[in-house]
This record gives sequence, structure tokens and C-alpha cells, in this order.
Amino acid sequence: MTQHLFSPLQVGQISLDHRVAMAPLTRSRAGQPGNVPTPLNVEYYRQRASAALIISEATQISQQGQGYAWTPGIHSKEQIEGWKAVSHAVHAEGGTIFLQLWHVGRVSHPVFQPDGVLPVAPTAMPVPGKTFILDEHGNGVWGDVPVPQELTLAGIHEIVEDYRRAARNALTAGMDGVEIHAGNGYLLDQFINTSSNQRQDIYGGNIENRARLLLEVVEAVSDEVGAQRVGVRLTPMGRFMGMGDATPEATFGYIARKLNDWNLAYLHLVEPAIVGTVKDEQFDPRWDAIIKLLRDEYRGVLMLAGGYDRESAEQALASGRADIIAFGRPFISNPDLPARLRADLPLNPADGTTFFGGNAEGYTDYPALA
Ligand code: 8OZ
Repeated sequence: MTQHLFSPLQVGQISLDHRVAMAPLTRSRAGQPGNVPTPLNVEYYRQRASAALIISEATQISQQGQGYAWTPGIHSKEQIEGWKAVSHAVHAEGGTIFLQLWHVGRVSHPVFQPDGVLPVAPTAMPVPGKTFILDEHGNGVWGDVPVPQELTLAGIHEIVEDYRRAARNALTAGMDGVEIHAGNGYLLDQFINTSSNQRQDIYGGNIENRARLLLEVVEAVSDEVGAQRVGVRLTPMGRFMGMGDATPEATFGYIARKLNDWNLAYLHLVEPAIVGTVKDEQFDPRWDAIIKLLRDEYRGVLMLAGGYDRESAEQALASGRADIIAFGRPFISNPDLPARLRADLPLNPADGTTFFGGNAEGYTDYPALA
């Protein structure tokens, strides 16, 4: 049977009635102090509840895991309560929502770290790039990141437990599941890629070792909430935040194969055409082949994201390239995106100047069709 955007799909125990998912989108509007979801955030997600599945914005699992100003967390009581209001609003509209679990690793700054210590990473190598930090007046500014500290084995173990606790908190907050963010140059990706991992212990060197932390996190989180409630997001061949791997086909092929050991909700891959907010000029010509390889290796539901429109999404589903498509920017500016795609109606354009930070403008004021 051919798959299309408006055919149903089973994801874990959840029956989705279509395949237009909302991609995880950093919007930097969490309440301060404490990075707590607010009533405005509740309204934003409520408006988008017609998505087959909402994947929340990246959400730090611990204070150590934060790297950008005003991103929400899932490690305090207040944050759990804030997210509870989000999940209840989405469920009241008949929607489904997974919370994305995030640890940025070296893409951080002492301003975010407990006691102002250096951010942590697999290896003491700085990210070639900046992050969006807070100055002494609490204003968001782009800042250089320092050389991170190399994680000890005890530090790695604590992070696995932080993921476990965050997953439990997400379920306490009423989430239908969690997505482990293992892409875009953040902590788990820093371990996977040879460009950022030069460890000499069981977390570095060969592919099994570089994938070890991700797989330990998948195991801990699955153990905590059930694998059917767990998705994993990867960005093989992404170059964002200094990523690069010596043997990407072997590395990511191994990971996709290993992920079959759990009965996960889905595997989510990001097309490298769009990385963060920018078009990746260094598009890797091997991408198309690697996505087909991972499609063959991985036996569960495959989600793809990155620059899709109605036509290319239908094409990807019809050809069997993917089972479900996540839309990012179109969902920012079209809260009723599924209805518009279904009827092939025009889309509101998205205003890039209001993607990060600010208030309701460019957030909850995009119109739905009457
Ligand atoms: C854009 C700006 C800040 C964070 C990612 C969570 O790249 C992000 C992110 C994107 O996955």
C-alpha cells in the first residue's frame, strides 16, 4: 500500500491519523528565571496540536546541558509543571507530543554552568562557532565558547542518569514520549563524530566506543519510559558546530543497525540541506546514499526533516524513502499546517527575525485559516 501524507501511521502504541509531524524548533521564549514553559508557550503548542506528532523544542536535561539563552529545561519542579500545562493543552485538542531531550556538551558557556565551571565534552576541543549566551545584564548576545573540559567516566555516568531522570520527568509532565537529540553537533553527536572525539578510553576510538554513550542513553531512557515512547534524532553528515566523521557510512550504519535492538517509536534524520537556521553550503554529496543505507539498516519507522514541502514530502513517502515527514519553518508560520497541506492551500511565509526570543509576535500571532 502506498504511503502518503494523509494515510495513518502507527508509532509505538500511538495511532497517528496522518504523517505531518512538527519538527523540534528552538524558539528561546522560556519563562525567566528558571527556563520554565509559560502560558504563551502553552498557547503556541496548543495552536499546533493538529500535527500528527509534535516534537517539542530542544529541552535541557540538566543545567549543565544548557547552551543557549531562554531555552526550557525538564529538570526542575517548575519546569515539569510548565510542561504539564503544555501537554494538557495539546491533548485537549486531540494532539500528541514528545519532549526532545537535549544536552549541548561543549556548545555552552560558563554563564549557563553550575558554579560557572567550563562546559563538558568528550575531548577538550572547542566548537568552531558561537552560541547565544547571556551578558551581565541578562541580554542575549552571541558569544565565543571556551575550551571545554574533558568528561571523566564518572561525569559520563552522571549524564546518562540525567537523561534517565529527564525522561521520567517528561512522562510526569504528561508527555507521550521523548526524542533523544543526538544530532546537530551537541553532546551525543560530539561523542559519535571523530572530529570532536579523541578519547582513548571505552568512549573513543572505534565506532562501538564512539556510539557507546548514545546507546547507553537509549537503554537508560527506554528502561525508564519504555522503548515504544522513545525516538532518536541523528544528523549524519551534518557539518553544523564542527561535526565531521572519518567514516560516516560505517559509523551511522552501525548506529542504525544497533537501534534495532530496541523497539523504538522512530528514528528521525535531518537532511543536511538545512542545519540549524542556515542552508548548509557544504552539502555532502554522499547524503542521499547514506539516507538510503540507514533506511535499509533500520527496521522501524523513519522520520525525515529538512526543507520539505508538500510535493517533496509526498514524493519521499511514495518512494518509501521515509514513513513520516517533520516540518519546521512551515509550522512556525502555519499553526494549521496539516489542514493547509491536505487542501493544498497557500502557506503564510515565516519571518526569520522572530524565530528566537521575544514575545507573541512571530510566535502565536500567525493566522490559521478560517
Ligand atoms: C537553532 C538555534 C538554537 C538551537 C539544533 C537545538 O540545532 C538546535 C538549535 C537550532 O538542534
